Amino acid sequence: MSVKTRKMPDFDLQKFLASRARNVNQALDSFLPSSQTKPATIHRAMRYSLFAGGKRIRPALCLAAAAACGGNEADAMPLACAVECIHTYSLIHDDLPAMDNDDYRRGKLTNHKVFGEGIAILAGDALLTQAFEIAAQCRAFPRYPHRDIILEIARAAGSLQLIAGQVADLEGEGKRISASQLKYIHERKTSALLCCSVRLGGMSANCAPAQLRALTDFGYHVGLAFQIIDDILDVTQTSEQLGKTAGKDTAAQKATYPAIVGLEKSREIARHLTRRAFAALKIFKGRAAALEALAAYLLKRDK
Ligand code: GRG
Repeated sequence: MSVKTRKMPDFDLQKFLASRARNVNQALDSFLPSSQTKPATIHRAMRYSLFAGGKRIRPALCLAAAAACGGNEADAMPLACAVECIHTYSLIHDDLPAMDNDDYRRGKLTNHKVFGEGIAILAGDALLTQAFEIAAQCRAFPRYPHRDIILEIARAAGSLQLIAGQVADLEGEGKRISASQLKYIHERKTSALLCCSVRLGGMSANCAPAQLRALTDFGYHVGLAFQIIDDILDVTQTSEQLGKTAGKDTAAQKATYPAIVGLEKSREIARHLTRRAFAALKIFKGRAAALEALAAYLLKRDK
């Protein structure tokens, strides 16, 4: 069945996203030092980007994966917060002049524009470290001890995944790269953290190995589709709509799916990847309505 004609279960995704974003914001607020805690500048800078209005997709995926595995969202919450801290750190660093050099993110001035480059680098570093501090506070899951949880996050954020993607992205600027090199970048720069988010949700629910494999398959495909849609939005939406500078990829001569295969083929690939993600959810026998709705939304999103 095509993604367009697929009948979605009766699931109120907007309500789910809004309520989970509220819960995640509350939890993040309680995990982070207050903005008055000395040295106040760094805590203000961390909070500035963390609470700048991100969509909280990765935490939502983490919590939805926990629910699909019959778990309790409260057990997944520290892990949902940890991935959001890592995601926000990566955006702060990505926006720096030495990287993508952007002035706007999440509809606001970027961290370095407000706090200066030095503090922005440190705010990113502190959020990365904060992620591990938060994750280490999760309760012990019988099948997945703290060691597994920390390894999971470290691997997704490390030099073989998130950082590797960013390195290849930087080195690919202005060069002709192939579709398979572009897939390498997307797998690491974007898919790795989305995949890690759903895997952590499953682990917090003490999921069975087959469920973890299904979540990995789901997260991988949703992650690739997510980045293709991001590339499409970069050329089809305005900066106001995106909350960040539109058209940056073309200006920086970045390789993207629309640049390599065109817009329509890119949309087709994103739909195909989303179908693969849906297929991975079969094992959950109807208990993955939130994950399914999230994958459908990520394909159709306009910001
Ligand atoms: C270590 C110096 C140093 C830098 C690391 C790894 C890295 C910098 C950057 C990669 C981050 C990046 C821009 C990945 C692309 C993923 C992506 C499309 C992010 C946007 O995600 P959304 O749409 O954003 O979920 P919001 O703002 O809603 O959270």
